[in-house]
Amino acid sequence: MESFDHIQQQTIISYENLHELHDEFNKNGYVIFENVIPEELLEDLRTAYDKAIKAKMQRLGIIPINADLSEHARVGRDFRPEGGNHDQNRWNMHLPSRSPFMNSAIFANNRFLPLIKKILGQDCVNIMLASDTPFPGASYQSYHQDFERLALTVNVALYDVTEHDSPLEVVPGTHRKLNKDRNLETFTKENVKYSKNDLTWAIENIPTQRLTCKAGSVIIRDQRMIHRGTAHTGTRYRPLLALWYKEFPKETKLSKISIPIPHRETANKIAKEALEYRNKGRAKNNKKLINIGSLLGRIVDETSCSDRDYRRVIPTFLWNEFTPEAKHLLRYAEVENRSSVSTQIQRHKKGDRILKRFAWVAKIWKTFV
Ligand SMILES: O=C(O)CCC(=O)C(=O)O
Ligand SMILES: [Fe+2]
Repeated sequence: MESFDHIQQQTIISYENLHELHDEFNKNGYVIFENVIPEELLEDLRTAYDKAIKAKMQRLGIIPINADLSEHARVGRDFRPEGGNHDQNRWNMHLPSRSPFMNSAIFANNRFLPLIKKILGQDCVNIMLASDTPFPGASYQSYHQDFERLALTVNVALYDVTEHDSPLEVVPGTHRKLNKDRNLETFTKENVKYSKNDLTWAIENIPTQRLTCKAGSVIIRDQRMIHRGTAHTGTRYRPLLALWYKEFPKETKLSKISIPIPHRETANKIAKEALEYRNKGRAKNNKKLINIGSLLGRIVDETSCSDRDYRRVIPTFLWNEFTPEAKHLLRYAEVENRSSVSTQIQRHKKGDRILKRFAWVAKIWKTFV
């Protein structure tokens, strides 16, 4: 297999530069790095991605619809999965645990990892390796925050993203709270929630930015920042890898229901339930069931700190090639022949009990819906 170690040799951001980038992130909620992924790796990624997304489309039996461009460009038909599994002609896909996707030179790349650690701390975790792909005819989404809590999405552009390729449109600074006088407060790590009124005010008063970029660029963005996917008026699909990072979960008020120390075995059980909900939903063409399945899946990825569950076990030979930093980021992932995380880390019994009960309720409930 080709080694991409040399990518990791590229200039690491200097100390001063890191401060500047951090300030830029704190102010705007996003930073763009250019020329991060070299052409030869991009080529491998494009080929593998194309295969994987096509296999997924075939499995789900969904193909992009012929959208009326004049109308779709004006009307937000978001989160209505027509021609896609996410919304109109827009796809989400987890990345498989294999080369070229599972590569330290991508998710633990030296160009941007120092900034991620500066924002989230040294003990941050990668909780998701996925992708967002609008096809031609994808419509505008409504402006939204992905989450109220702080976490980062790292988007990797596999192709150039022009005005026509559904670039993300962001409202800079809206990862910060808007106070009563409608001023943006300084950056904090606290939850940020925009009311409907504040969101409307923000999009009408703060100039938005469309994040066009070259292939191989990386966008780091705060999931609290208001943004939307825009209409795809071009001719080629636009895959952006979407890698999620968050702080190591601390003991907080929320830890009563969320799980500070994750348990892969229990998490796997819930991941199975989530999949069964989605399968049942698809078989019955019941969107509610599909949504419950997706929500369950999201909760389990979040609480167990990794989407690498029993369906995406990392093969030993790939794990052994990871840098120590990469292993640290993925320490809650399911790895082939590695003893369960729960035996390596002190068990948080209460959290585990709650997760187990949750799995049980999901299982019983499924027989009634
Ligand atoms: O299309 C994209 O890249 C992302 C869309 C988005 O923001 C979302 O689905 O939450
Ligand atoms: Fe989003």
